[in-house]
Amino acid sequence: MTKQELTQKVKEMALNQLDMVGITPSSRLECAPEGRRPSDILPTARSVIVGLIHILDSVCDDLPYSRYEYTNQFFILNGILNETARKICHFLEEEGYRALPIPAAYPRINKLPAGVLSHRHAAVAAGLGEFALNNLLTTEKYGSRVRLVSIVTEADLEADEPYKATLCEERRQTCGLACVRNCPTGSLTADSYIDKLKCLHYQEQIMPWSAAELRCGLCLASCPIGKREFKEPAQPEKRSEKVKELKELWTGAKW
Ligand code: B12
Ligand code: SF4
Ligand code: SF4
Repeated sequence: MTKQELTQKVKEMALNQLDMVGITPSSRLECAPEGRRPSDILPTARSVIVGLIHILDSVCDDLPYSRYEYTNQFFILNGILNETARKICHFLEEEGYRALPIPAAYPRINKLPAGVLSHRHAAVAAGLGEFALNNLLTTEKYGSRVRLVSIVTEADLEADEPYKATLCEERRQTCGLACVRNCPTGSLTADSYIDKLKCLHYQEQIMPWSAAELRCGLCLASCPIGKREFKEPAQPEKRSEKVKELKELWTGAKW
């Protein structure tokens, strides 16, 4: 297979299951801290493939009341992302190239809130979107409402251009820094700082009666970029009050 054919096949496989895919030469990510570079994971790495999948808008729009549904999206989408990455790796292996999938969610390094390779940095390098103030990969079409997966491979694939637009900066005058304002723990600040441990501990403590660690995601959901317009206008107060009432009834706790 030529480089072009191989690239095309990989993208086709990704887009069968995912919503966007991009490719970066691994060299663009070699400026990562030691231990978190593509060559630390695969010394013969040449390319990093990054795929993303859109999180349902109806679920995001209803946060924080839809935390169970949002957490369910986390598990479902991670499964699709990881399985798609596995299939692409399998295909690349059959073509004679080593290919390592980097899991959508884990592992974290030594219990620290950091992954072995940052999907978000890889996604920016692969042209999928930008780092917004909420610290998340933000795309023009889906905003920050996406989950990511990466593959480090020694296949030499055709690269996409790194992302250049300034979506968040352009929106900042009108969004009222919704991501910062809506963070329930004050983990985000207007100068792009994130208190990762505060955010992490909140997610560990959220809903203590729940067996699963529920996800918060309000920084992701409150950003207006890429928010879908539905046919009927939203009725946030009415809907939220009703859902709140029901959830309090179901769980016996105050929301
Ligand atoms: C650990 C982790 C967390 C931690 C830390 C988050 C954070 N902001 O770093 C906690 C538990 C707090 C967390 C929370 C959340 N997370 Co999280 N998390 C991860 C995970 C597993 C690793 C991220 C990581 O390595 N961060 C640490 C790095 C980037 O920061 P650092 O160590 O301080 O590194 C510095 C330098 O070392 C350097 N650096 C590090 N790597 C590189 C690489 C290059 C090339 C360069 C130049 C520099 C560089 O840059 C940093 C700044 O100086 C990723 C999955 C993955 N493997 O990417 C998901 C991930 C980032 N999380 C995700 C999500 C959705 C969330 C939450 C919304 C919760 C949720 N699941 O709903 C919140 C959002 C918080 C926020 N606003 O950032 C998504 C983000 C999707 C998106 N649209 O961007 C990811 C990508 C998972 C996925 N598969 O989609 N998360
Ligand atoms: S996930 Fe929740 S607690 Fe963490 S930064 Fe986003 S809004 Fe704040
Ligand atoms: S809510 Fe506003 S400041 Fe926050 S990421 Fe979105 S556009 Fe940027």
